[in-house]
Amino acid sequence: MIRRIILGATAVCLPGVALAKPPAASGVCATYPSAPACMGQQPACTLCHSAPPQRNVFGASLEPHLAPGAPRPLSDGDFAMALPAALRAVEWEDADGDGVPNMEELLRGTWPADAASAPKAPRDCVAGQNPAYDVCRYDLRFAYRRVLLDFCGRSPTYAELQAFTTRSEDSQRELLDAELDRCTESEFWRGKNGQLWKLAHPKIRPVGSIKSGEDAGPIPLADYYDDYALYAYAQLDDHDAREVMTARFHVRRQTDPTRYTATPTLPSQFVEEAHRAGNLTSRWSLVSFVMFTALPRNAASQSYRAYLGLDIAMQQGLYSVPGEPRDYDAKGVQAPACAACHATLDPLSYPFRNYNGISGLSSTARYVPGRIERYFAAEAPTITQIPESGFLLGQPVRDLQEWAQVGANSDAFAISAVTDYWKLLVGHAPTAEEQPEFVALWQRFKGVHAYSVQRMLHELIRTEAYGAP
Ligand SMILES: [Ca+2]
Ligand SMILES: [Ca+2]
Repeated sequence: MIRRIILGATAVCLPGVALAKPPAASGVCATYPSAPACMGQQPACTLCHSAPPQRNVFGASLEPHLAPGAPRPLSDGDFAMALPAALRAVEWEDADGDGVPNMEELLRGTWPADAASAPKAPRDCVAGQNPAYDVCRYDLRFAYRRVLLDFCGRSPTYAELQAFTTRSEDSQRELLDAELDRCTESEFWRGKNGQLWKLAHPKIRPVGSIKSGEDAGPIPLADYYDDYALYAYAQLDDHDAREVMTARFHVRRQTDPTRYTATPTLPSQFVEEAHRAGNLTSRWSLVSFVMFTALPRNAASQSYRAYLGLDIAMQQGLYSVPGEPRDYDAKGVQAPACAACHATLDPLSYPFRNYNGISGLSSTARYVPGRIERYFAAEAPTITQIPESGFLLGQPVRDLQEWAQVGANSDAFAISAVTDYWKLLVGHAPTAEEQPEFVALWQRFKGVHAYSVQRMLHELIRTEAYGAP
């Protein structure tokens, strides 16, 4: 019974690779391959469910069309076979009553079960309506203003704008690129508490009261400025952005002007090189996310959210592993309401098993072979059986280094990294209308840009989304 509930609850979320069970998400994507939700990702459970197994209005409208008359629950195979026809059967219906048919919502990247989410009408504009800017399409003068504001933190002066206007179009484009390069050298962009640091805040989640080093708090446990330094280093100077997850080095920050340089060791960091995985294994991450826990689920879910943009609590990125959760630490995660997430979360957490937080002073923030055996053996009968291997995005991983590699090479990483900049610079997450430009951008970030944020930014400032007023 529990197994059936688990399968039912996660049916919409399971990808093909890891499972014997045919995936509902891939059924959606086979039917609508150009849907934005399928571009390098899988539709979230919330496409069809409010909280699994409860269906939302769109999921409910599909249910009667799924192999009508067949006994329930449907087998995995029957479900997969029936899904495309059921999707087709309701594609002209309007489940959420927002006036837009389900199919159009899927293809334009809005939610068919949420009336507040609907495609916007094409921009209504008439050339020449606004004398200051070209409102209908990319406007170089507008983009120039924006680049100076976003990357240098100031508006162009009147004289600068006048001078800009007298240049040829080609020369205006050249100046945009030159200003982008100049401004990303600025303290506003790369310095302490600058734009890059702001992007890092939700990843690092600083807590001043337990900060050590510069600006130390009353209970100094770890210096998260090291984490900001590695993050910023990975974003700058054509470095590989994936190093925020995979670096085996640390980064030293020099000030006035701010410079970040790689270094093999730092006195504030304890994990030895062979066991490092960028900011995942920083002293701060281990102290604040692992803390006293045996199985560091919080460290795993925080890393998943911060660097792959997948929030398990929001039912994102669920790749249930068969036979999981095993509940080694006897936390009751096999209960139906928990198992739907923990079949992903627990195997995601196993590779953190030897990374110690603050259990045992002498091994604070270190990699400790046999850590569970040493500190937590009495917590549950099978707790020492927690393996160091686990699963990420449906793929088996040997240890945290492989976890970080698989994660950093995934589409999810590129999408998440480019989304950060899109939100910062365009001002919001990519809308349905912006999807084609956005998808092209993250795919090029993975490909021709070779994970250089600098190269990606030069293209981002050329998008309509950025440069059309
Ligand atoms: Ca609708
Ligand atoms: Ca809608």
